[in-house]
Amino acid sequence: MKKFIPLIAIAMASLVFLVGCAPATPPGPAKYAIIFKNTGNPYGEKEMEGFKNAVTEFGGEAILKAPDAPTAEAQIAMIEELIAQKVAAICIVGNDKDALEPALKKAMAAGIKVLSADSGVNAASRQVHINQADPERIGRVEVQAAFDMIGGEGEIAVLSATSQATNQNAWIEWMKEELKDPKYAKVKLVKVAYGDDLRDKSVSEMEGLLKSFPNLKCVIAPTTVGIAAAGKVITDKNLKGKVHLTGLGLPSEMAEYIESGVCEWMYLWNPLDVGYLAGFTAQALVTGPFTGKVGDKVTAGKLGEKSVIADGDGTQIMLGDPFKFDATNIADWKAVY
Ligand code: RAM
Repeated sequence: MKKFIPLIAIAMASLVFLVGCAPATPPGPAKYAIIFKNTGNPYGEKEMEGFKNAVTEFGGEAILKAPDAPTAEAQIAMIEELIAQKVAAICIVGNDKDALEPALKKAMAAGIKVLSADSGVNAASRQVHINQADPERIGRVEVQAAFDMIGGEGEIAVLSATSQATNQNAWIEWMKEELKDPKYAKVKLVKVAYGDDLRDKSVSEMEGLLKSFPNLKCVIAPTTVGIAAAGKVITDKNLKGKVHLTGLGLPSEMAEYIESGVCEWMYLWNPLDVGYLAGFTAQALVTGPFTGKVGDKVTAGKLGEKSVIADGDGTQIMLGDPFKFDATNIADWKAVY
């Protein structure tokens, strides 16, 4: 009997040790959350769907969230909820570059893996960013499109999302860089307007641009919500051919305007793939040894292997190149996303 006592003691001590060290994760499959900018955006729904597809594929539980309004405050409240829920990872599509930092740092301190996708947050607020395409290419290509549409001369305006949106702001900076080329001497950027990725506000901002700048020749809308709203306004006001339109659009929302010629061409990437890549990257962060440092690789299901590269002070994974949609291919894509 005597020799069993130490064994029991060891077993009990091990149990105490194991319980003490057990990660504070709830039972069941690990929870992977994505927070998009706001509700009511079909692009965002596709991005979240892609994220969910990845999480379902590797056997996790997906949590899809988006606030009603595209604000940092609303996203902070959601991050707090997810910390309390002890999720394994949070993927944030940021409404602000810096404002989410304390909340996201709190999540990381609680052992939650944090990444951003689509609209990034600053490098201190996340471990890696999933970038849809090179911001420089996106910005420059849209200005080049406007230039070609207006014959190299005239007033142009930008109809963006919110004034704080990291992704749109980065693209607009590159648009301004492109406009410094002497070839644009006769092109004037008259205004950057903000429709906040809300349909009605984007419509009224577009109407405001037309009113304030009667000689406006082209609107660049680097947001799927903005470009669809602008397409509607140009159509309703019978301005096709007088005011051109390009930017970043969702084929399913823009097909009618591309087919009618209101928007001759536009660009985008596959939002399903952005979310899907983010899902697999979140899993890699959770299971390790991937930490999101330069050179790390993630095997992202059907997308194959993707590598982490530098991104200023932080790191990123690049999905690919922006894709051009026009009358020749829009029919193939409008049912996909
Ligand atoms: C809107 C959102 C999103 C952006 C696209 C192009 O749907 O602002 O973040 O990537 O447009």
